[in-house]
Formats: sequence, structure tokens, C-alpha cells
Amino acid sequence: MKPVTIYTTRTCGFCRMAKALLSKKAVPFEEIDVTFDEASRTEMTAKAGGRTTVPQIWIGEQHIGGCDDLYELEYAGKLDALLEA
Ligand SMILES: N[C@@H](CCC(=O)N[C@@H](CS)C(=O)NCC(=O)O)C(=O)O
Repeated sequence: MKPVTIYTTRTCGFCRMAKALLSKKAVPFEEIDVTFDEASRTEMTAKAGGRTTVPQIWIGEQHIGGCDDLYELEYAGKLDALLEA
């Protein structure tokens, strides 16, 4: 399984939803909490092509996007293949 990275903040409901989906699927992930970490948030935004919202999610080197994007992949039946590819 490819490594999953998710940038989050502590009060973010979309972050909780994204993590809930990953946990339900038993997908391990590295969480980078940017709540008080401006440097990591700047790094996230740069890597995410200018997107500033949290969560921002990567599967391996591939940028998935936010919570909505993650759920869209799941509902389209494409998430498992991305995780395992
Ligand atoms: N459609 C986005 C919505 C993400 C979103 O609005 N996140 C909020 C926090 S829950 C956010 O980043 N707000 C701006 C901010 O915290 O600076 C997604 O699915 O990820």
C-alpha cells in the first residue's frame, strides 16, 4: 500500500471526515498538523498547487486534493486501486 499523507488542523471537520474514511478502510496515514505550524502550512500550499484549505491529501507522490476529492474517488470505486498501485 502506498503511503498516505494528510495535512490537517485540529478544528477541521473535513479533516475528521477524511481521516474517518481512511480509518474505516484501515489505511494507515501520516498526519501533519499545521494548526500552529505556519512553515508546514506554507509547504502544503506550495505542494498542493496553491490550495490553502485543509485537509490536503497525498497518496504516494500523487496529490489527491481535499476531503471531497477523497470521497469522490471512493464513491467512484477508484480509491483502492490508487492506494495499492
Ligand atoms: N471542499 C474542501 C473543503 C475544505 C475546507 O473548507 N476546509 C476548511 C477547514 S474545515 C478550511 O481549510 N478553511 C480555511 C482555513 O482553515 O484556513 C474539502 O473537501 O477538503
